[in-house]
Amino acid sequence: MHSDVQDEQAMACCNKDLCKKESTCLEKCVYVSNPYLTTMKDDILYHFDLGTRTHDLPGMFGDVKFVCVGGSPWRMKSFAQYMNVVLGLGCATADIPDICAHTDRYSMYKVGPVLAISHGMGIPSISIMLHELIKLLCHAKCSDVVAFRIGTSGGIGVQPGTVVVTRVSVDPCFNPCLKQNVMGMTMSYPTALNECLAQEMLKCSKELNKFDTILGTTLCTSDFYEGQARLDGAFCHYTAEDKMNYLRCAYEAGVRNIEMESAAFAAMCNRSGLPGAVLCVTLLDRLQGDQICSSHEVLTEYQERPQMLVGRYIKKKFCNK
Ligand code: R2B
Ligand code: URA
Repeated sequence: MHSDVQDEQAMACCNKDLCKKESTCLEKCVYVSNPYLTTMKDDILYHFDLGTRTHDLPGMFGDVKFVCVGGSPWRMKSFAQYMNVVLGLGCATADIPDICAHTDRYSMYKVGPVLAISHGMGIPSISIMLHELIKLLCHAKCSDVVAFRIGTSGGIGVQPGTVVVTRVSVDPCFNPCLKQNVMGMTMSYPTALNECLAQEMLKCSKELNKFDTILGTTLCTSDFYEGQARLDGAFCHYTAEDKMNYLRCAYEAGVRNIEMESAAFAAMCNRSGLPGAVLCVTLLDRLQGDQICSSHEVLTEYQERPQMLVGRYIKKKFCNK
């Protein structure tokens, strides 16, 4: 059984650790809270098509220091290629293969100390990926790893193209927790993100000085249409006035963007002791409409913004080590 106390200790530890001076020599490992894992001869990471018996996980992944996850396989491939250039690693594109090519569930790319993985849409999809990722980092004996989720979102009261760095992810009732049903019992996990890392991301944006980046609360929903109070889904039982009232309440509660995975990401970073940040660009302002009308070129440029911030952070850490 999982222990809330241990999970909370890991979280407090992960939130403190990133604020400590660089001089600390203590390596921080990824925390897995499951006594059954040590009794298993082999651990098959089924959705990655990797395993402890079939693959040399410490050899393949032991040097990973930065993990970046995002919804689309295409975006994560392009992030890996971008990091190859930013860090001057000089890998040929053919040398950055999809490590999970034998499964079509997720895509995974590694360039130097950076691992980029796609997670699909919604909490169930990212949760499965994160269980296997956290075990992978543990089996590979990785230490001092920092995790990022980059993605898209709908803004509330912000200019489209703004990047929102999540301070805390909230559920549709604006509670800062992820509720998960396990064997009929409701478990609740805190969804605050690492404050120091969030501040560092804002600093990276100031240094880049190319687009607006703000710190805000992120609303995490389990649906894109009714779950986000849209009027353009196949079904809609509420009025335009109900929608606007809900979005205004969200704004009042500090919500600046809406997406679909941050709560699971934050909860699992906290449970595993991984310092994590969520950076999502806003594609539209939901106070102005529901449909995403910008051109393909504009949307592609917007989606490069979170990756530029993460790239800058990793470059600073990697080149100053
Ligand atoms: C943002 O965009 C996707 C929905 O279009 C979803 O994965 C999310 O969080
Ligand atoms: N992703 C979401 O989840 N919502 C939006 O409005 C846009 C992107």
